[in-house]
Amino acid sequence: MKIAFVYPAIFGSGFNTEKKDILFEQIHEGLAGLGAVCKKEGFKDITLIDLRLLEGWDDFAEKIRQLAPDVAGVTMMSPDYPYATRCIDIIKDLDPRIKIIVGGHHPTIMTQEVADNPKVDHIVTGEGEAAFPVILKDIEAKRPVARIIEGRRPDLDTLPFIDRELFDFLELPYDFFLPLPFVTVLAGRGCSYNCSFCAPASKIMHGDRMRRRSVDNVMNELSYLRDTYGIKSIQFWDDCFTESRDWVMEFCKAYRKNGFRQPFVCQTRADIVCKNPEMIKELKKAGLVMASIGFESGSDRILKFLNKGTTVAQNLQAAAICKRLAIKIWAYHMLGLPGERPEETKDTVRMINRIKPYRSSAAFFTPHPGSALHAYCRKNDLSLIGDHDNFVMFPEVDKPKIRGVDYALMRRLAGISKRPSLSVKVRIRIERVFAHKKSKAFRVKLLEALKEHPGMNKMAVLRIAHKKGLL
Ligand code: B12
Ligand code: SF4
Repeated sequence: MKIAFVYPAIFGSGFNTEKKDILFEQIHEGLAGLGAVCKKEGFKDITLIDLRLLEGWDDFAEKIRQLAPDVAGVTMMSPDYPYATRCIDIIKDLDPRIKIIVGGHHPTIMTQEVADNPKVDHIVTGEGEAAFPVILKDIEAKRPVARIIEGRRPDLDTLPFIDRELFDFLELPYDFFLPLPFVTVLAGRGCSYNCSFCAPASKIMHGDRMRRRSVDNVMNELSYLRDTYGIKSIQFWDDCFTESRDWVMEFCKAYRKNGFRQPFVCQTRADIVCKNPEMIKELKKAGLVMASIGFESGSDRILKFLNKGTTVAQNLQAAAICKRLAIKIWAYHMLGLPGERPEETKDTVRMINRIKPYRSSAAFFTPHPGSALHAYCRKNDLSLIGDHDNFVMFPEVDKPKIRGVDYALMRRLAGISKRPSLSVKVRIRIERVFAHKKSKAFRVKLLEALKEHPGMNKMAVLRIAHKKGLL
């Protein structure tokens, strides 16, 4: 049986984005995990069509013609929906016998909307590793398969390591100071907190409690990545990597004991940093170079409205703790919340300017399906989101989201809050010089290795080049 996964995440950047770089953005952990499970279950013919790497829709149709899959497994988050739908239309127009199976956050949360499309044969809600291979086997054996299948959450330690070679590029960090090769890793799934702009999406998908892989299991994958690809830096994509103090302490000990010196980045919360400065110290000793913190707002009233469970004072204290430990800060914050007064937005910008983060990500508040505020905005007729593209929350996306918000002001304030302080600017300039030398040397060697293996999967080339000691 031929299986083609489809990753339709071209919102914002469009097609053909890889042309800018031999390295490329980041993989989709969910698809890479499903690919690994399918291989383990004996399916051999598995490919991925990553729309980001294609020239356009004709190219997509050509890929489908060439591959002639029996099953197309399409993933989607909410902003991917229109592109995923177009992929499904093209596939069914070319060959209505190809079975379309969809999964991911949007089909899990907005199941009915997806089910209304008669071209979708099956929908998997929730986690897909247990359900997907069973569906494939049933289709192969021509057994009946339900249209909507609820995924069962697996014990994460029983899963094979994700198949990174499903993706035909090397991951590229958002931050230049992370040495190459770089990978993103998930050490667990889910989050126990209830921030109203985010939850309960993650709970619907992954359960009420965070589920961690064992430290041993994570160490085994990291050792595999180090030995096989020579990875030099890591970004942990867990919602909140530091949620369990005991797990983090065990992780830090094991990371050092296993000889890892690779710098890493992870996501945490201001209240956790304030309550556990010694845990942050251990993380720093292990290799934490940057902490991503959702500071969200400089107004306690708004933080309460967001049910964030943090205060402005904690935001400032957490930033001070990280600075004392020389941990860079990636500051996430939101502008344009329902009922937010201009003065409160300005307080957020003032707070970010006081924090002086190394990296600042301003988002326009966007009511994502699956969040409590999505329901609130609908109920109060506040949402201006007409099409799915507008679920992207970058300030660069020039579409209003919430009724009554002055987006001209928001754009101006986002610009100010994203501007680095003078001291950070100088630091970035200096660090860039040294980091660029190293990454340039790596790119040159990688290009040579790629030339030796034209057309081969780039992760496979990295594996071969690392084995030969070429990088
Ligand atoms: C890491 C992460 C990112 C990373 C990597 C994204 C990626 N492509 O994997 C980055 C930073 C790039 C990112 C970007 C965005 N993200 Co994000 N992200 C997450 C996070 C924290 C973890 C995702 C993850 O890896 N989960 C673990 C893996 C194993 O699960 P999974 O990918 O969902 O896949 C499983 C199932 O969904 C299912 N499945 C998925 N696809 C398929 C396909 C088939 C055929 C089948 C059968 C099953 C199946 O099986 C998989 C294995 O169990 C989640 C929060 C969360 N905990 O879910 C938010 C989250 C998914 N992101 C979200 C959002 C909004 C975004 C952005 C739109 C933000 C923006 N920039 O505007 C973009 C969209 C990017 C895109 N289209 O890919 C929302 C999604 C809400 C929604 N309604 O869709 C979430 C839930 C956070 C939130 N609560 O706001 N994100
Ligand atoms: S914002 Fe972070 S801490 Fe809050 S619910 Fe979402 S993932 Fe959890």
